[in-house]
Amino acid sequence: MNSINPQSNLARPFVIVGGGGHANVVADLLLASNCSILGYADVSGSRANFAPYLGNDQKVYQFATSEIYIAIGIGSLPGHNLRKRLFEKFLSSGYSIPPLIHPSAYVARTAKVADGAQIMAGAVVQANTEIERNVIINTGASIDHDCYVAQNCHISPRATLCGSVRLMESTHIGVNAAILQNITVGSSSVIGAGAIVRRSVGNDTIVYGFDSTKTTKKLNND
Ligand code: JB3
Repeated sequence: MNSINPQSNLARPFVIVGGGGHANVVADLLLASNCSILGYADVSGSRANFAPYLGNDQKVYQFATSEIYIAIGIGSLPGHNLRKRLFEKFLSSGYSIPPLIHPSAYVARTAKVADGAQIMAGAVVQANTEIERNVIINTGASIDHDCYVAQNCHISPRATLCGSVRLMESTHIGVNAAILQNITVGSSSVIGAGAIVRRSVGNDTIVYGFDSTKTTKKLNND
């Protein structure tokens, strides 16, 4: 498939922050793009086998900001802001966290993908769509034309945004959910797995069920 793969022109090796499930998927994306991986940082070193374990996050600072790129290998699930915290921590320390696009993803020429965003295998990002910083468009998700996905959102595998959908910051779209045209979903809201959203949703709201009529206010997001 045709796509822009920004990481294919990157000369520095990557350090991955995190060593769990999402880190393994990010590592595979990098290796499929012929990028090299120096190692990964995690609070425990037992789980990943894609590269050497470097130690905890402090060990990343042994590398100069001009020497490496960072990939955040922590996923984002409702109620957890670890991914956001680590993205902001390493960015504010001066490290580059480039956008990553799997070679099998399709990203339209007129789409924009910001730093730290990750477009996983088989995902589609259509014309004029804007993906902001640190977003995950997970495996096989489909983001159609003229959408706006604000920073720190996670679109789970196989979810679909139809045209001109707007997702505000830190929204979580569950696996296989569908958001119909022109809908806005407010910040820190959660759309449950398989939900079909036909009307706009406010901030801090959980939506679930087939017709998106079932909503509840979310508990504290930390
Ligand atoms: O839904 C899909 C397709 N993927 C999920 C993804 C979006 O989120 C996946 O199934 C998981 O639910 C989740 O992936 P993630 O974040 O990789 O979760 P997990 O497999 O539990 O790994 C989290 C890793 O973060 C563990 O190895 C922890 O030790 C590590 N960790 C915790 N705190 C940390 C820190 N690592 C670093 N570097 N720094 C920390 O402060």
